[in-house]
Amino acid sequence: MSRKKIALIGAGQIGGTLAHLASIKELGDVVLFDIVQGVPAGKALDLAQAGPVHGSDSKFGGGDDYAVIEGADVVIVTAGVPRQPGMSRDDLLSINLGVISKVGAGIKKYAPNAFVICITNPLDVIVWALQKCTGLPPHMVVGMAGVLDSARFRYFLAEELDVSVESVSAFVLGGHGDDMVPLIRYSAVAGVPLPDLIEMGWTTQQRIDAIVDRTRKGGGEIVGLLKTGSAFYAPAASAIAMAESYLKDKRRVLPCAAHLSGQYGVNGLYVGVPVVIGAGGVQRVLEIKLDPSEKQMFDKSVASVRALIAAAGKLNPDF
Ligand code: TXD
Repeated sequence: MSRKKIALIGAGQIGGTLAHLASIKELGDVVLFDIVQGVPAGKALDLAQAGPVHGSDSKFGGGDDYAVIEGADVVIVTAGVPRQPGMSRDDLLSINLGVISKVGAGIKKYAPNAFVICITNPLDVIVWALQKCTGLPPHMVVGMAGVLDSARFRYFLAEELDVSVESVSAFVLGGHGDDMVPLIRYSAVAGVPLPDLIEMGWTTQQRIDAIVDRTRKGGGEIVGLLKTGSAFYAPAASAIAMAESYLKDKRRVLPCAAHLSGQYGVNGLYVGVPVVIGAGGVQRVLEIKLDPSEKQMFDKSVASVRALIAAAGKLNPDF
């Protein structure tokens, strides 16, 4: 049985970490693509030399020609630029839409059967554009944000309740922005929902509200500390969980930016919702019941995604 091929488009902070994790977990062979000459090949060589130390036989390759991704089973996209001082959101959107058109064409030509995971920001609109540029079926193109946002929520809850992160499950829905929707009712410790834990005196509503707020601003908190870039360890770990679920047909239920065709009253947009990821890609969207206040937050988040898509259409009429 031949090994799976994982192609990483963008060999920056997240791309390099993805490569390392994919190798440690022996998910397959890894290729890195980047427009910066030397970086993908250099990182590939460095990572290959780590193999003997941690006992991984993953092969590595890298370059600045899209041919390196040929025949990939999974493609993870981080290519683009992060926001620099003085740049508006539209500037970032405009530059990254341009990047994603080229990335999409590369995937279409060399890896048309891949499961594609998009990480580049602004996530919900970039994954939507990427699906269009690749021409791949929507269930084979998905965005990573919810696993990361939920992991942040789980980490903060575990700290607050002084229990293992493994015992905490949480869901964050909606777009990847400040109005994402951390769902308190569907978050639990060993199956006990958070509202019950509040009643049991383990924590208070005020403390949970503060954790929700910190989760929403989780990316910004890290940017504020790093100053030269954004989070990369947890984003990479999150995308690897999605890739692994696909490659091993685990059918994990993970919150992802998925293409909706009527679910949650949304049609033709990518929004963060719980989905089953297995060998068929996004195999199922879980349409959980939202109470009126959750629905209101979800709709607000969807409206933000819609506004960004409208901006994308103005910037680039091809979309
Ligand atoms: O939850 C989420 N989805 C995210 C998203 C969480 C954290 C960060 N998120 C976004 O991921 C972030 O806003 C960026 O848009 C991406 C990638 O973040 P990373 O930290 O890896 O950025 P880097 O280190 O700047 O890497 C980006 C690489 C860099 O090496 C560029 O040379 C390359 O992208 N790049 C390209 N590669 C291929 N093709 C083109 N056109 C291209 N342009 C730049």
